[in-house]
Amino acid sequence: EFSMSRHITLIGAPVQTGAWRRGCKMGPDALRTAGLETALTELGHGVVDAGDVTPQAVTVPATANPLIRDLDLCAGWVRALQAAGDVAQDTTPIFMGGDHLMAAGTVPAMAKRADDAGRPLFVLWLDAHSDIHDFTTTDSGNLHGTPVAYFTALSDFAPQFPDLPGRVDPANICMIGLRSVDPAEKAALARTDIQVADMRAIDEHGIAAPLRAFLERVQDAGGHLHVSFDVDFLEPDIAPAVGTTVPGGATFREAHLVMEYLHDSGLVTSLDIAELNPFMDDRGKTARLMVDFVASLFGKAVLDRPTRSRWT
Ligand code: EXY
Ligand code: MN
Ligand code: MN
Ligand code: MN
Repeated sequence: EFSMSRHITLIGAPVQTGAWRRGCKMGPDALRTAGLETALTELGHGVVDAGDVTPQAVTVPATANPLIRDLDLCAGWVRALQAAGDVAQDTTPIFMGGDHLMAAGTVPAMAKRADDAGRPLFVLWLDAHSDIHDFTTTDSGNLHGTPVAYFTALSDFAPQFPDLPGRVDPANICMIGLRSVDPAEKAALARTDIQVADMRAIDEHGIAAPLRAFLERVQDAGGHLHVSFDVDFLEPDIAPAVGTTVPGGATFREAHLVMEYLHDSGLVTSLDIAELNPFMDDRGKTARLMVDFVASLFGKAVLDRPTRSRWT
């Protein structure tokens, strides 16, 4: 069948303490202003805007790393987003960030939801960065560079962060767009079977091949699929509103192809829109671009194609 209509819940995650540069707290409202809800309802989906999450007021022990700031607030966001991510099985949550620390809340919640349904959770990480530092390896102290180490339990984040309500098997993660990976992160990736398609692999083989192989695995496993879309996955020329731009990102068409493949697969069960910093935007250009990509993910296409097609 063609695109099926979904029940979508928009959840604002205005966290910015994971990032060095302030501004991501304005991300959810920039996406609202750019017309995210209307774009989705025009595609026939039922959309509810659940408003913004607020961080829990917690006090956690400091870590040995003096570079890490605002740890209580970061931990409060992680707890609050894990709670906010306890959503019904039949809804597709779109978490509107907010910096990528948000994924330390959203992904474990989605992993728990998949567990509750007896399914594995797969994660597609669209990012220039692998975000796999932990409290001891980060040399910036910016915790938006750490969520993957946390939700895979590859590193111990206790007692600062909560015990995981759900864990992601590193083998069920595919990272596409990498082009800025620190030495400690390279070592961490080498110790796991996380599937990585860095920009060189995309240059040589295209973006469709690694994505198709990953989607076949998700389909064969009957898995849920969480997409974590970091705005810096994109080429900075088309998406300037992000604090950690790296030249040489995904083009407009590469990004739309990823979204269109994901739509046609029918496999996506949840989405993060991460790292949008409207304070760095050009009159809403990046916010509107992200709305366009999300519309492609949820069925906006030039020509209709059957969904859930077996990959030929
Ligand atoms: N790896 C660098 C660090 O840990 O500070 C840069 C991290 C950027 C993280 C953004 C969310 O993708
Ligand atoms: Mn529940
Ligand atoms: Mn990221
Ligand atoms: Mn990034």
